Amino acid sequence: MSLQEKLEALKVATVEKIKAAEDLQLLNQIRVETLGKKGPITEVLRGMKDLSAEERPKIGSFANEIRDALTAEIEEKKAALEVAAMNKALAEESIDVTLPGKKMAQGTRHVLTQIMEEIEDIFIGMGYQVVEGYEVEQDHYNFERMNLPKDHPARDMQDTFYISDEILIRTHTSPVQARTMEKHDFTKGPLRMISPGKVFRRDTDDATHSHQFHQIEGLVIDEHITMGDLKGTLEALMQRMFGADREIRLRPSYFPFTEPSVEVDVSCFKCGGAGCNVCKHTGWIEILGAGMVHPNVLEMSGIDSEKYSGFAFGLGPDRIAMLRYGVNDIRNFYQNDVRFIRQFKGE
Ligand code: FA5
Repeated sequence: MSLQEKLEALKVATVEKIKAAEDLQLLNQIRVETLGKKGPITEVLRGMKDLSAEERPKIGSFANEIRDALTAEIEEKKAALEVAAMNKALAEESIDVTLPGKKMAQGTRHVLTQIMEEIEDIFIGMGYQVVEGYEVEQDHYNFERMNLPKDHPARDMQDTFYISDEILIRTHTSPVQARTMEKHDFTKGPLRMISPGKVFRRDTDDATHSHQFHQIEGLVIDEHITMGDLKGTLEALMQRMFGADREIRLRPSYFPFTEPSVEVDVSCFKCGGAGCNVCKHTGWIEILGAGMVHPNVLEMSGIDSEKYSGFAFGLGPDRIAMLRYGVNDIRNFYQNDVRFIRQFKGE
């Protein structure tokens, strides 16, 4: 068989193989075997030097022709196999767009955060600024500037965790009063602020007490502020929180930093005052402590108590949340049981 016939036979056999190849891997194998460096065509081209000068160009161009023809066959088959592979994948991996989607779990703000933000919004609407205080506070601001000197017996009601003799974790949000008062510039207008945040006490945890809870402090100072302003403000708050027909009642009380001091009750939002289990059959629910800022507290912050007066209050949003949602144990708010937390979706 002449060299030309051999090449012709190789071409025929290889085209058969290419046609029969069922996947890209096999096709590549054929390409390497036939056209690769060690393949028969390369071998023929390499052996050209042994041919006569007459034969050389003929065989050379014939071998090149065959190589080009086989390369074209392979490319064509490769394209066909690629299309087939793509069609197969499309058929196998088809997506059923009618299947129900996977739901993303969505969190909500904690119920206590919701209540506090609601109260903040009400006060912002009345022109108050929201001030942040420190959870780690000085004895000086937590007690002394609140008219509770070191030996004051009322300190016993608010024992707490001390970091040093002079540093503690605050027992109430009232120290923010002193910190805000001493900075306020009254030539720019009255002081109206609220301050929400965490407070800590050495209280034994039970259904209505937690060693860590929240308070919202309120403070207004200007000339001619009276108890009437306090009552009107708190009534507006309670009506926004618990319904337009709520009333409030002030009872005499005692706080070292206010004089006079009051406990504030709201008419029961469940029974309207007739008596039920929420108000313990009294028609009223105790909701917060308040009073007129004690002149000593004003003077210690450098405010002239002859010229200025003010009111202050401190309420417990945890207790308000309990009342509003009928939660019977304050500890539920802090145990992070999602079955409990999830019930309060907010808006
Ligand atoms: C005070 O802390 C005063 N600083 C409030 C105040 C501010 C009065 C300004 C006058 C002027 P009292 O200890 O009563 O007061 O606490 C205020 C509110 O915090 C209570 O009405 C109650 O709602 C809440 N509270 C008190 N102790 C706890 C506790 N252990 N767990 C949950 N809430 C509590």
